Amino acid sequence: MERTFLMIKPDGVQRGLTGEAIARFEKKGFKLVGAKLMDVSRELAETHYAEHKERPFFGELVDFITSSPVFAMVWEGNNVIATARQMMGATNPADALPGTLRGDFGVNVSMNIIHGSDSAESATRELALWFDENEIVSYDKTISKWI
Ligand code: DAT
Ligand code: MG
Repeated sequence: MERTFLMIKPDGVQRGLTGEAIARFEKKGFKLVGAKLMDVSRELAETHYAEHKERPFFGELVDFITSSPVFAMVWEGNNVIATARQMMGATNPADALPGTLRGDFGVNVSMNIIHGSDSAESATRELALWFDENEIVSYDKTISKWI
């Protein structure tokens, strides 16, 4: 079963949007298999966003992610990587459609509420970076046959 790494960023946690985001993924039919509220070290933030190292906003991005706790999650489900990205909306909330998390709640690209892995390769890399294998829970939901 496919897994993705989703993270409520500091702005989302501060604004009380963690439950709203979780509710949307739950109601969609995806399964939460790991979650933790955590402070992010500079090293972890820099490794996570390494692909953007040369971008002018990199320093600001690392400052932001380390500024206040994030809520890190592992979600499981059919096509969850791409579908979660759709449910998040475009990177810049100004371009994100209503009905998406960024479209409904975001204003600025630097504080866009949520991160989600953008591919199977990213999901594998990010899950290994953020979660130990023993922090991911394996369980059945009796409702799964209806989804
Ligand atoms: P996404 O988070 O949709 O995968 P990304 O990987 O291109 O987007 O960028 C990572 C984060 O960096 C993004 O969520 C917010 C920040 N960011 C991207 N472009 C930016 C810009 N032009 N100015 C400031 N921050 C930016
Ligand atoms: Mg990205």
